[in-house]
Amino acid sequence: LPISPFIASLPKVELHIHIEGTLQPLLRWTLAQRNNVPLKFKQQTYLTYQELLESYKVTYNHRPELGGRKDVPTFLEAYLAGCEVLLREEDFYDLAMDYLKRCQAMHVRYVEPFFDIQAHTRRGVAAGAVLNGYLRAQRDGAARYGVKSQWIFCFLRDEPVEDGEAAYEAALPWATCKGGHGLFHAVGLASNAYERPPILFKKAFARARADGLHLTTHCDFGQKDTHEHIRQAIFDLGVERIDHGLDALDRDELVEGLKTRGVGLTLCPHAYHRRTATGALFPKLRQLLDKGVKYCINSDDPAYMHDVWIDGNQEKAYHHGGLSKADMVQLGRNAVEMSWADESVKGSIY
Ligand code: ES4
Ligand code: ZN
Repeated sequence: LPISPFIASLPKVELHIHIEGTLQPLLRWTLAQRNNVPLKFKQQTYLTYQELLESYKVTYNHRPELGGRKDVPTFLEAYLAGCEVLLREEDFYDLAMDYLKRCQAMHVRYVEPFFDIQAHTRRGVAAGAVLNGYLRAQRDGAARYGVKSQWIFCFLRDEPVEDGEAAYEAALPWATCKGGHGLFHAVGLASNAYERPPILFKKAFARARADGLHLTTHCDFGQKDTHEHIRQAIFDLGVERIDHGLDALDRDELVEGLKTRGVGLTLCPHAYHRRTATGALFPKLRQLLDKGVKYCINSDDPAYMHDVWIDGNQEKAYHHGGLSKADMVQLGRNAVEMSWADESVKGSIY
C-alpha cells in the first residue's frame, strides 16, 4: 500500500514501538560484522546479506500455544535472535539513531520507544551499555534530527517477576525521577503474555508509580485470557494506557472502564492485519471511534513486520478503516494527548 501525500505529511507522535523491533537487516548485518557475531537463527545461519534479507519476508507464526504451527518461527523468536548482534553501547546508540533519523523523514516529532533491557542483560550485556547508548541517542537524536523522545522500560512478563524488579532497580538511575539521567519516564509490560497476566506485576507497577513514573501494559490482540488481562490492566494495575487492547471492544464493561478511567489504546493495525482478515479487523477501528474510545496508530516492530512503519500503519487505517482525513487528524491529536510529553512539546506538534 503506497503512502499517500496526506499521510506522509501529517506531523506524527509514536507511542508504541519497540526499539529492538526497529533493527533493520542492513544495520543487523553491519553490527554482526563489527562484533564478529554469527547470524544464526534456529537451525539456520545467514551467510550472505541476501539470505538475511530473505529471512525478513516471512510472516512469523502466531504462538503455537494458541494453535499456531510449530514449524514456523514466532515473532518473538525472530526478534530475540535479532538482538544477538547488540553488545556494546555503540550498538544500542546506532540502533536508536537509525530509528530517530527515520522518524525525522516520516515527520515523527516525538516518540516514546519501549526497550527490553532484560533481553540484553540476560545475555551478559551490562545494563549501563544499553542505557547509556539509548541516553546518548535521546540527546543526539533531538539535537541532530529534531525528534524528541521519552523512553519506556518494559518488564519481560515471561521472565520471573523478581528478575524484572532487579532490572528495574538497576535501570532506575536512568529514569526521569529524582535526579536521574532522564531517559525513561514510564514502565510497560512486554513479551509473551501466555499465562502471564498483568496482575503478577501489580507490586512492580505500584513501585514504579510511587517513583513517579507512568504506567502502560501490553494486552495483545487475540491472546488467551485477553479480556481478563485488559480488566486487570484497567482496574487492578491502574495503567494510563494499554498497548493494543483491541479486544476491549467485545465487552461493554471494558469499553466503559477505558472511557471512565481515561485509558487510551496504542493500536498497531498491521500487526493484527498479518493474521486477521481485512473485513474482520478494520471495522473495529471505526467502532472504537464511534464508541468514544481514545486510541492512536503505531507500528510495534516495523523491522520484523514487513517494513511497515507508522506511516504505513496510518495508511492502512485510512484506506481499509473507512476513516476520513478529519478522523486521521483526530487520531494524530489523540497520540499527542495520550503522550506523556511536556506540555511545551505537546503544544508544538499541531
Ligand atoms: C512484542 Cl509484538 C510483541 N508482543 C509482545 N512483546 C513484544 N515485544 C516486542 N514486540
Ligand atoms: Zn508492542
